Amino acid sequence: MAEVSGSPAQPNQWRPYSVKCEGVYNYSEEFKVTEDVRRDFEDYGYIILKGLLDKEELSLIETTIKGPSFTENIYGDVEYGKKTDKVLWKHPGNDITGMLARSEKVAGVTEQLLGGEVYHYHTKLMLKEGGRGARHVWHQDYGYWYRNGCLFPDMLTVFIPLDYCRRENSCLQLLRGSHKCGRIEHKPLGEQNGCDVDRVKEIMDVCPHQFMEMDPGDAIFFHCNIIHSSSDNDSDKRRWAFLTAYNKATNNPTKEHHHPQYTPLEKVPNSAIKTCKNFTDMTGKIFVDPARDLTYKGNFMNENKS
Ligand SMILES: O=C(O)CCC(=O)C(=O)O
Ligand SMILES: [Fe+2]
Repeated sequence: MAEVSGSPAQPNQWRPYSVKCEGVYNYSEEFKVTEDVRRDFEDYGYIILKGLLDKEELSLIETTIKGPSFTENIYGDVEYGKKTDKVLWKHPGNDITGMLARSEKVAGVTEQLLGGEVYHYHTKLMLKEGGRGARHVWHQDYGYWYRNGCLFPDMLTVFIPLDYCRRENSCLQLLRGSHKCGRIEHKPLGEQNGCDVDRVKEIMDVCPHQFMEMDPGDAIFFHCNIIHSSSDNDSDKRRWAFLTAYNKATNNPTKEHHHPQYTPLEKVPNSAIKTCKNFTDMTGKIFVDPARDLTYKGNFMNENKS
């Protein structure tokens, strides 16, 4: 069984955000996706909901993903001389991580941002241990998902840091508004596929490069065409994050591939995250190990790790 190391960073180890960005909202149970919120998502390509998860929810999630059901599904991707531990699954399931992905504050908000019913395209834990986690070159998630037969860029990712994310421990970086450029050509860049480098340089002149520093439990909902990256985690602090991707129900992929076709998502109230007592039964999630699972041989997984 794979080992997970590290522990959550403590608040007093971290300076406050250095960057003020647009599209940031404080989350409370009264939060509504208003016209302003939707406009921010359309203009900037993302919104941040600060404090989407409280300490109790974070702690329940941390306990769950440190359990054997998750740790035995860790696979390590070696990229650029570093190794990021990942856990990837297809369907939300009925444990607390499933409740999170099916909750109104995650799936429901996503539906309002994308303007219609969505389904779970996958969830991924990105466990970037201190000194070990690998960078992500500039890319668009739709740069990969396009190749999976998703005809429209009607998709987004919700990235929820489980640790303090600062520049030094590999916070997400993005080019604000770059989703409006449409899909950029992706080419192999070492072990990953990334956006055409010259094109990214040009886009950087017009779309501000932002370091999305966030605290544990904040969430960024970002459009699948936003150009984003993260650095190696050269710090001594771990950077764990929970990433759930959604696809619109009307955008059923034309190819069967390593992420699911349209599968109705049963939403649950936010309270289900705390009341969920299932920490062990992962029935229905279907964990994926791209390195070991021979059924993935010959598909797009090697070029497309997202
Ligand atoms: O975890 C990160 O730093 C970025 C991950 C990402 O963008 C992806 O997996 O597509
Ligand atoms: Fe990505």
